[in-house]
Amino acid sequence: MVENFSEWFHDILEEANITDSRYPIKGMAIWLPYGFKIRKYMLEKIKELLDKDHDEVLFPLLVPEGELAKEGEHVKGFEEEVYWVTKGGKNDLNEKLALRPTSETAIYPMYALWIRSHIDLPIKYYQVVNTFRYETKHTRPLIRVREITTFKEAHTAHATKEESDEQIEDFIEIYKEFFDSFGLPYMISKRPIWDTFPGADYTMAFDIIMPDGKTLQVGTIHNLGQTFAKTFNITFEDKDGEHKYVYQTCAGVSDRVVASIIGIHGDEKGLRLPPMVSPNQVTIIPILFKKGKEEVMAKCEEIKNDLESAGLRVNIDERDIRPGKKFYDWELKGTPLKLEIGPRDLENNITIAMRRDDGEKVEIALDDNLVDNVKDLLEKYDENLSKTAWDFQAEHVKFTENMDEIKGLIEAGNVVSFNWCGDDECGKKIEEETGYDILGIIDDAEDGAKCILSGDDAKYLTLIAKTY
Ligand code: PR8
Repeated sequence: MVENFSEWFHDILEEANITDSRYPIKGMAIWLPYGFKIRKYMLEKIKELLDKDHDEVLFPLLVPEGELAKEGEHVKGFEEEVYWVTKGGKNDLNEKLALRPTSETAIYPMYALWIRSHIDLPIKYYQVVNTFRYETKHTRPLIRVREITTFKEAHTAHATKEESDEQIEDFIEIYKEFFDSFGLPYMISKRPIWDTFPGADYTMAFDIIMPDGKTLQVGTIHNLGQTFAKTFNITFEDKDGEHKYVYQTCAGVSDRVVASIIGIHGDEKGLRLPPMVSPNQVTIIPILFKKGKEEVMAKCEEIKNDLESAGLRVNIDERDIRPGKKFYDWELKGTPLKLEIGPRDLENNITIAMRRDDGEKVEIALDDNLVDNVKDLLEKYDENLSKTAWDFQAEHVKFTENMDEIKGLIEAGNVVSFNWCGDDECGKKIEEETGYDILGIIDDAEDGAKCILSGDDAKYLTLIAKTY
């Protein structure tokens, strides 16, 4: 694991051509080509999962002040973070326009127009947009940005509470599959009431332990109940002819998913990308001498074609630089599998394969089984990344029944689980006394368990951590 994570993370973004943060507005950066591809494959996965029963839409960026201000709790939660557009050219606008910090107040007035009858329900829409939040906490590339460039937000409306609860479960399953496909471990918890999304009944969150022991909230799912429905008057005529308010949910992930992929799997040599998002899954490095150059190149092309026909993303590094430098570069960029071929390998009808995770070299015959052998190596690599990451998480969640131990455990890079009575005041006191954040409830407490602070009967097994 890398020593100084913050510095490593900052450097790797630049060295691996992920983002450039030198743009002259704080918290806003440029996606560079290699990073943009990782982002693209990440988005393809979430879209693939959602497209099964959600529809993609696209709403405007600007939200009229009147709409943003309608839902009291919601606007209170965001008022410190909103960027405002007040002028069109030299003219003052009649109404201030907000750059969406999230799109509830853009989308729900339209839901009120579209939803008439029970046959219009459920509505399950999502969009992938940029959102703007004037974050006051320390900004960090991909992790806490002021322009969230990759905000996937889903918004659903349902006829019954039961259906909206089911939707929450569906989102949890979708996010599990999503994070699993990148080998990312996660902890799912129900946020305490004081950390619930502004306007929501309750919030379910996915958190990841970054290598420095701090947790990153990488996805959230909110049950909005009927709060927004009542504010925006989203009603429908039910089968019994009665007019009722809809039940709503929303769910979001962001640039933080890419940050997690980089942070969780990377090592001191650079990135280790899961095949799902790696711009190249296999990189072929020809070892060229004057003699036999054409034959080696022809073989590289042939292998590339075969692998591409099998659906893999492959590149040949033909640059006129030393092979050692190429190995170093692709290690840094985290290509899962490198194939090396020189004239002698060609004579022996083999290629040397090297996995990015263990660096072990294996000979693969250049025969009909090549594609299967490569796929097999990629699969093992993928499994190993995932296993290593899940093991890291398992080793870094520590249970205690003693308030005095929380600090030491967290400062040593862990997340702490403890029993809690569930009382809000008590929860806030636990946060105050330790200086850390309660992530949320992960399970019911065992029978007879006592609250770590109040000593009362514990209701929940709960997580507390140092958070990003
Ligand atoms: C919603 N409404 O907005 P949420 N930089 C990077 N990622 C961020 C940042 C930031 N400054 N702020 C939040 N995120 C709901 C659900 C529509 C969709 C990421 O929820 O405010 C976090 O991973 O919880 C967060 O979980 C996710 O966006 C959704 O934001």
